[in-house]
Amino acid sequence: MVEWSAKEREVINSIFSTLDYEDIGSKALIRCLIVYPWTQRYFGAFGNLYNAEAIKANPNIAAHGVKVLHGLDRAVKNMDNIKATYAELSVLHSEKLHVDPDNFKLLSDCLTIVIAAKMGNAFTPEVQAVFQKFLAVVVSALGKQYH
Ligand code: HEG
Repeated sequence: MVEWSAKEREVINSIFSTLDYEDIGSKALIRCLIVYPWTQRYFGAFGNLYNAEAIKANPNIAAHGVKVLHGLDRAVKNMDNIKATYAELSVLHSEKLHVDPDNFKLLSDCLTIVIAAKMGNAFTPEVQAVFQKFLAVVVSALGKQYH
């Protein structure tokens, strides 16, 4: 069971309360698909992914990035029970979408980079430590229903 201090909760809530979902969500997924091109294989039905420019201009990808980021709201609202919160989403990614769970970590790293770029100096090592802890718990929970 993961423990969260009052300070850690405050950091996570403050990051998400000021987050521009449209901007950050789309940029994180776009970055993931460009930096780790093998992650494109799950998005064959999303239209043109021919090169970086096409990925950046693809409205389906942008929209899905926003959806994924909103998926993290559930973890923010249920910080003491992230594993159970994501049980169903984990089954979906495993059994229906067949997403390799290593990719959760890749996407979460891209999200960290996009948020760091956006927050600038406010993304201190202390803030990063809390954010990485949060994402590590999310990644673990999403991988829990794989067998
Ligand atoms: Mg996933 C669907 C969240 C990583 C590929 N993802 C979804 C949905 C959510 C979500 C909320 C919609 C579920 C529904 O319709 O009920 N995804 C989510 C999170 C994370 C993640 C929170 C990790 C931080 N997803 C992820 C990764 C890939 C992926 C790394 C592939 C590289 N997701 C994926 C695909 C779909 C979803 C292909 C279905 C898209 C569709 O067909 O509309």
